[in-house]
This record gives sequence, C-alpha cells and structure tokens, in this order.
Amino acid sequence: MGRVMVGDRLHISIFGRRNAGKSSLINAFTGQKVAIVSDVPGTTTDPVMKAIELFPVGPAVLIDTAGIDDTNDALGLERVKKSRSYLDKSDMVLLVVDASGEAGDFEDEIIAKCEEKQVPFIVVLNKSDLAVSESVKKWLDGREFVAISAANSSGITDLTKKITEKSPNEWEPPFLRDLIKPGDIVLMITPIDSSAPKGRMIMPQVRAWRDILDGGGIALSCEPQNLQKALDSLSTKPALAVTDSQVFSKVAPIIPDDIPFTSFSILSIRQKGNLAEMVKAVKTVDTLKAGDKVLIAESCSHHSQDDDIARVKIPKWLNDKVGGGLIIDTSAGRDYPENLGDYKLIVHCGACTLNRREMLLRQAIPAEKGIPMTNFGVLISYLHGVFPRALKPLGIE
Ligand SMILES: Nc1nc2c(ncn2[C@@H]2O[C@H](COP(=O)(O)OP(=O)(O)OP(=O)(O)O)[C@@H](O)[C@H]2O)c(=O)[nH]1
Ligand code: SF4
Ligand SMILES: [Mg+2]
Repeated sequence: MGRVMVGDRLHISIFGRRNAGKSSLINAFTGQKVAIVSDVPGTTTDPVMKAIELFPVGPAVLIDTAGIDDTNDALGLERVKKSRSYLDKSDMVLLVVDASGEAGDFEDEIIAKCEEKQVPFIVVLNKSDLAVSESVKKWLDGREFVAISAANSSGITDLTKKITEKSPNEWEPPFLRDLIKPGDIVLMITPIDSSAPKGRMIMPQVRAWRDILDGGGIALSCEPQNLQKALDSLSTKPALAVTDSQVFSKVAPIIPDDIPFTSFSILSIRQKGNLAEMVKAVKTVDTLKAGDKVLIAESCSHHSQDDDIARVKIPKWLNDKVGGGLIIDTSAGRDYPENLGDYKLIVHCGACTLNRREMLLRQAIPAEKGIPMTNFGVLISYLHGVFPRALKPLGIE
C-alpha cells in the first residue's frame, strides 16, 4: 500500500498502567506480534505507531504508549509526559484496565483529560479471563466498558463495534489518496455512454479526481476505447487504475497485471462502509437460484436510463449467472423496503451520498437478519473475472 497519510487515518491511542496489556491489545488488533509484550512493567518506553485496516472502522493508526503510572523516577515521568502528549493527537482513546490489577486516580485523570479535550474514550477491561480485583470492581461500578482478553484475542469484535459507534461523526477514510504518493499517476477509465449524465461526471468520479489532487497525485482520465493509447503515451506507469465497474471486463485485459486496478464503486464503498463484509457476501451469488429474491439498492435517486446499471445491467448479469428466474427489486434513495426478510442478497451502490455512519447502519440492518450485502463494483468484478484483482490494491485478497 502507498503512503500513509497520517491525518486520513483514525488515530486511536491506547493508554493504561504498566502491564495492563496495551501492547497485547495492539497485537490482538493486528493479528501480529508488532508490539513487544512482557510481564516486566514498563516494557513499552516510547510510543509505537502502527497503521492498520481496522474493520469496520477503516484505516486507523494504533498508538501504543508507555504506562501512565511510571512515575518512580525522572525518566519515568518523562515517559508519562510523552505518552500523555499523544492524547492531544488522538481521535479516540482506549483506556486499558487490568482486571486483576488496580484502577483509580491514574484512570480518572485520563478520563478527565479526554473529557476536557472532547476526545471520545472507551474503557477496556483487559485480562477478563482473570478474576476481577476489588479495586477494579469498585472503579468500574456504574461505568460503561468493554471486556476483552487481549492475550486470547477475545472481545475484539465487540471493541471494534464500540470504536465504530464512538468514532467522530465526520470521520471517513479517504477516497483513494492513502493508496498513492505525491507525483503518482492515477488513470481513470470513465465511459461517456448513455448512462453518463449529460455534460457532467458522476459523483464517485468527481470524488476520485479531487482526492488524487489532494494526495498530490496526477489525475488522468480516458474512455475505454482510448485506454491502450493512454497507456502507450505514458513514460511512467500509473500507480493505480480506476475504472467504472460497468466496463470491468472490457478494460481488465488491457491494464497490465503490475498496475493496481480497482473501480470507483469499490473505492466509494470502502470509504462509506465495511468493504470486507461486502467482499465476503459476494460469494452468495454462487448459491442463488431461480425464484430467489435480490434487492439492488442505490442510495440516491437519479434518473433511470435505458441501460441503467441497477435496473438493467446488474439484473441481466445476475440472471445470466444463475440461468434466469431471479426476482429482482430495486430501491433508490434513503429508504429500504419494509421487509428485507425475503431477500437472499442485497447489492448496494457506492453510497457516495451517504456518510459513513449511515452506510454502516444500512449494512448492520440486513446483517442482523443474516442477509448478505455486497456492492455493485465487488459483484461485477466477481461476475466478470476481475476478482480478487480489483480488491488487492485495498489490502483484501
Ligand atoms: N491473563 C492475561 N494476561 C494478559 C492479557 N493480556 C496481556 N496479558 C499479559 O500481561 C503482561 C503485560 O502485557 P503487555 O501487553 O506487555 O502490557 P503493556 O500494558 O503493554 O505493558 P507496558 O508496556 O509494560 O506498559 C504480559 O505478560 C501479557 O502476556 C490477558 O488478556 N489475559
Ligand atoms: S449514491 Fe450510489 S447511485 Fe447515487 S451516485 Fe453515489 S454511488 Fe451512484
Ligand atoms: Mg507495552
């Protein structure tokens, strides 16, 4: 993956006493041994930053800090000061408490700081596999907390859910600029056909264009029929190619394998929703059969055209795959149909008009009922043999 634009990632700082399990929590989140864990208090001396893809939150930076109770000597005090300075740079704080240890003034102070700076925080009760001490029991009384066991990676899903819930309203991952570095060329394949709005570009394309420039990149755009020519004319290979999903099968063979390649719809849903879940859900198409109901949902109501993607193209491609006979409904705008229970699969657009919180909620409703939801771009890449290639630039294989 390209440059990590630190400001584009949700900064989550992990605070707590020495030995509370802060570094263990980083490892549990990442599934790797990125931070040193030991039973010697004061193992982490300098803050360690780790950029990760934290689903369903999105791109995040985890910051492991030194214990806040390390106040025995000048060096310890210095470390505590440094740890605390990270609070100002945090979008969120996880306050880790060792269930078998102590809790009191140190924790109160961090919470008071978070409240003062208006940084959302979550109390994380770690080592919940051990008996809870009287001190911790007393301190937790009446508080909201998430119980985990970092050493066994249990409770991590509950914790990521809570992080999503508490993450600042306006926060969203970038459209694509975290995938490029300044000076990189991004080639956009934008067909101007009857489904393109007259005299304009569609919103996800405009978003991509702006984000390339915000990331210091160079935005190039062409129609599919000029793609080969565009590639031939470049002396520098594009760092990324982004296509309209509708022409995936047409352009995929033209784009060399060593150029990361994805679609506007996939990038848009990565920004607005939980892409990993949508990727998992796409395999449901292999189990669809005649008579099954599928919902195709767009989150804005634009005019339908003769060869509309939601009403004509996706239904045709799905029926081709299944051998016909699917019952396909479409919805447009903010509302879902009343009864989602009948659907075997929901296919959602890039949701560019929604905020991330709203899209995550739209995903959560069917998820509770066990109904898989995928995305236009993910589905088309799957049906047209561009899967998992179109997901690879986003760290999903
Ligand atoms: N039983 C149990 N032990 C844990 C758990 N999480 C961490 N530990 C143990 O607690 C000790 C401290 O873990 P660390 O992750 O190094 O703690 P830390 O908060 O980073 O500690 P410092 O860097 O010293 O401030 C290690 O021996 C871990 O194996 C847990 O969920 N259950
Ligand atoms: S909300 Fe959906 S249908 Fe409307 S422009 Fe954005 S991606 Fe397309
Ligand atoms: Mg540590």
